[in-house]
Amino acid sequence: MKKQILIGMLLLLPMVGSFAAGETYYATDYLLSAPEAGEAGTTAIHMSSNAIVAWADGYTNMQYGTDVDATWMTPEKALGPAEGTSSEIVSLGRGGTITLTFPAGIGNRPGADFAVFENSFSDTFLELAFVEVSSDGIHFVRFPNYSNTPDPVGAYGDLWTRWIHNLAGKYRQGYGTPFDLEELRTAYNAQLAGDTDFSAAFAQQLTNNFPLLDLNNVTHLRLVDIVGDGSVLDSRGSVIYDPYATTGSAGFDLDAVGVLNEAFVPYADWAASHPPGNLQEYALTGVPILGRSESNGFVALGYCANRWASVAISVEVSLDLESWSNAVPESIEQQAAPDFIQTKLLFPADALNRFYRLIFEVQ
Ligand SMILES: [Ca+2]
Ligand SMILES: [Ca+2]
Ligand SMILES: [Ca+2]
Repeated sequence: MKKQILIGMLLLLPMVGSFAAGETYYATDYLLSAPEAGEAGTTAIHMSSNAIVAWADGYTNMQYGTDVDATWMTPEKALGPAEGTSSEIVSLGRGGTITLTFPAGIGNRPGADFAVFENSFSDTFLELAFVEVSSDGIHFVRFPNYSNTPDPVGAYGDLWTRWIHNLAGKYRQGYGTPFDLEELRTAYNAQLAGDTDFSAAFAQQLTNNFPLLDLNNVTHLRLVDIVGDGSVLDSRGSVIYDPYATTGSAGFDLDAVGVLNEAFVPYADWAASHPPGNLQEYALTGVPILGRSESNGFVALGYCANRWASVAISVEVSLDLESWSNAVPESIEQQAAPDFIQTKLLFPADALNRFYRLIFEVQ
């Protein structure tokens, strides 16, 4: 199926700054992660953020660890919006796990894709968990994670947020720890290139399970409580310390999991419940397509796509609206906004006074 859309040019489109380069998480000198909620540079996401579009709404395979009282054994308290309290949680217990499901899955777009909320009452009493994702509920891929806490911290000792990376529970109650699915692809590719500091155990699970993961359709998210007595290791094989030995509500206390990017809806599924001839609406969800002249002499063409994984978009150019040829941009920038992907195509200045059209094609 192919549908062509003619667009105008040289209208104004506010462009947000340059696309942030991805950080590298796989170097042995990765020492300082993001700071506490409220501090400059934090990645904490408040539970009322409008970037959260859905919440976990189901669970499977709840397995309690040790030292959990019955009063904390209500998994339903991990479903729906975060409350940001100490009590509206399920306690996993020491070494426990829970697997969560979502109303429309989780998809990967630039930036964080979901956030995990724990119930810590402070910025330093932090109970941690591994985060793993799956597209079939069977094969799970663990996020690369780092702990630089040097010594055991006791039952109610302090952790420093900046020494914890990609482990859930890094932030105090009401603030979620974000995770970016793209990091799993980066990790896998880095591993193929022999460019990581992963332990053999971490590398093995990545090798086995990543090829079975669809980053655009994550259906299951598993949290695994970390027993902080020195027996559990991060992705490079270093010990992860967290409060040990707590009792009554030992281990990770899950408040909620918020979805920032939902899984993609295939065009066929979407079209089944929409009028025909609407591929542009499917791809762009009504956000206009605009262009402008750049101060650096380039012509910029921008569009905001919400379901870009399902639709290929190419550009053609014409002088007379009759003869069209493929337009190859000099550069392409993509940038994430809370609910869409903004793509900016730059053409040389001699492209001024020409007509452009976007070609939409279902992949
Ligand atoms: Ca992402
Ligand atoms: Ca706990
Ligand atoms: Ca809750």
